[in-house]
Amino acid sequence: MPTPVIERYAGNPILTRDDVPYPVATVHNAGVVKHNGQYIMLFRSHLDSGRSIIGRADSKDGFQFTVQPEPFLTPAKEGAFAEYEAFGVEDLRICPVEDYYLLCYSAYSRHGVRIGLARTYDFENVERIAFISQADMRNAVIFPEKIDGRYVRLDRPHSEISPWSIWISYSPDLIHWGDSRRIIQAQQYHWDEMKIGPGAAPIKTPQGWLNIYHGVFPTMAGAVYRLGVALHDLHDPARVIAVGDRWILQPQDPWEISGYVPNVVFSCGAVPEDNGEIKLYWGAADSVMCAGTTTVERLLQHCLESSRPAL
Ligand code: BMA
Repeated sequence: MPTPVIERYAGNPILTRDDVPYPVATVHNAGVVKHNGQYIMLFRSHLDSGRSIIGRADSKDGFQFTVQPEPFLTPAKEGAFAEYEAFGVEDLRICPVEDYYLLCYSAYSRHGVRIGLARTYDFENVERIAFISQADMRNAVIFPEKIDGRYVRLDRPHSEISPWSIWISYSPDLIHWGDSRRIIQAQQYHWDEMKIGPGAAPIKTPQGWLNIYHGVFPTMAGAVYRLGVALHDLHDPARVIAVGDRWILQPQDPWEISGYVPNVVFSCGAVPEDNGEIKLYWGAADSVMCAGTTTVERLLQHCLESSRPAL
């Protein structure tokens, strides 16, 4: 058997609802980052109401996590944010920028889903900044540094008339976004033909930005969610250098194949280590959290040796 691109951690799943000290139905789709030598995971949980909140878990090694006694982010109860978060907060990505972390999350309400942006320096205090999209948009990640003086993000607007693609947008101040362009599209009769969307915050390498994204294929038994990887130009990330033609992870373990939503691996977080290793985290079947490892080199090789056109 060839070495898999992602090596699954032998102790998967790494976090389940049984590890959470308050009542939740699921633990999944977590953003993860290394902060002061410690791994911090901000995970989504469904409540029994069917709505979602975000919890926090900490780890010394990136695999054994301990959940904090209280949730980290719940829908705002008052003020300008309450109206647009009433149905829950979901799928938070942690984007390290300068000396703080930007948190991009999906905010659900009767008005649809839009991207909420918050900031934290220490994972103790969270400051909501703005909603940075209208409805409907639910996946966004911000690059770890400004490029040509602007913040840059990958996002994925919904569309009624074309497969849902990955777009890029720019901002001078994190609040006003524009200059948007479609840069990677789903490929017909391909593993991601139904829709694609950004996953973990882009990872900087000397060859370009690695973008680990999810792609969806429709089957008679429902949609299958898998992960793939693309490489973007360092100085102009709208220029896609390569898109791996094969997925890097698909549902395989029993807890990925069956659960709240069967056949789903969905990533919102990856941690690049100093030695070139990458720890990858994914929600399995919208029920539990899993982890695996790969390397920058392996992802680059995967993209470059089997690249397909981005558009
Ligand atoms: C997507 C999002 C994700 C979820 C996935 C599979 O549309 O809702 O949060 O993991 O579907 O259910």
